[in-house]
Amino acid sequence: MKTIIESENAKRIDDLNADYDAVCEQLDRRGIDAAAIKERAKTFGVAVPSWGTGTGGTRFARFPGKGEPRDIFDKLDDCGVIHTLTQATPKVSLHIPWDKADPKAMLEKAGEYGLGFDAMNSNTFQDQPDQEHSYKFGSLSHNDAATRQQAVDHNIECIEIGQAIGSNALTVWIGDGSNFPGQTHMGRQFDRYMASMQDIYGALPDDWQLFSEHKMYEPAFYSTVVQDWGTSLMIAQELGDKAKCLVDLGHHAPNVNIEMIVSRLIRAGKLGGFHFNDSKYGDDDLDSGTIDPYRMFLVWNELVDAESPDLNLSHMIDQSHNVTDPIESLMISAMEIQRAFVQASLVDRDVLTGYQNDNDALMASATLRQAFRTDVEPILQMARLETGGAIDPIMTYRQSGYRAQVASIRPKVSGAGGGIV
Ligand SMILES: [Mn+2]
Repeated sequence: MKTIIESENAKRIDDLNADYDAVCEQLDRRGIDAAAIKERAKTFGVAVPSWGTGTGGTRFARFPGKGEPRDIFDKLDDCGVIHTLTQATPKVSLHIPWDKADPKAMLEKAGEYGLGFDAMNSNTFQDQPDQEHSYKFGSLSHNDAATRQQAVDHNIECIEIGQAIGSNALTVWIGDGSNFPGQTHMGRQFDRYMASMQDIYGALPDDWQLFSEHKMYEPAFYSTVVQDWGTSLMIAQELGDKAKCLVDLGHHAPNVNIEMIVSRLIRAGKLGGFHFNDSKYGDDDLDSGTIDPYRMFLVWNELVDAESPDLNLSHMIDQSHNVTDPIESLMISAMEIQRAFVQASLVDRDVLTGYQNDNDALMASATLRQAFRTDVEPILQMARLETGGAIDPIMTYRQSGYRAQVASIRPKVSGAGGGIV
């Protein structure tokens, strides 16, 4: 891959130098040091979900692509390609039991690409072939104590696997809820959930964090146990300091002001991280920045505004790739997320505060849009070039023939863990 990167970069270096000089000059006139922004771009990192490297699907069908990863080691190879080309995805987030394997072997494989492990994800929203109790009617909030215990034990196992590979957070998302009014007692169901979460929290190492991820609906279509950020905040506050809320862009009703939720959770000291994707109708899990890039910019505007050494957030791409090569979708998404981060870094916060204090709504809004409209592509490309990545990751990847290579050695699979999320 290194040779291909070098030869592909050589084709583009002259254009990049010209474009980079132009953006430096433009930003200089605005009093912004482009080189400093480029160095900031290099600090960016978003985690890749291991399951995102497989083709996703809907409840209607899944159409697998060529060279689908067969196990976590194939997934780590794909994640290695994504990070090598983009230099923007230094960590991988695992899903257990889909990615269960020897921790030492996983560390070795990740080490080949300089990858680390981000938050662990438990799975109590589907039944595994060998499990005793079914999650059909819930997991951590189930009526039956033995089923709840099984779900608690699974989460604790996720923590143990995570400890062995250097992760330091557990994300808990459950599908528990109800499909019909009256099906469950919503209060008692939540009490059972909290008791289970307290057991998991009790098993959390001191330097770990526990993230609760809310989602408005699906698979439960009438009521959901952790349906919104208010419930998630209650959970994090009741559990303790190591518990935080995780916000997934797609897990809200259309038109909800997600950047304001981010701001509120930051103020409460309870934001744990963000899951990036894009959506038009619901939890569509589309590629980040493809539908509403301004919304993602506004989320980053809050995240950059709140930056401090104490705010250590865990960011992950959380998408489902149905009609594209997942590696290409993950690469372009990582770059779009990085773009919004860099654009949000261009906002002059003192100037913005001045307009806000003067009630100058027009200029306050224009200040944000000026940053959003700035074409930072040459800055992102130069940051990649200087860190050993590709100026154009997509075209370099296509030129490398990686997909055809892995397709020849990975037999077609249709099994679980391919990426229906
Ligand atoms: Mn998510």
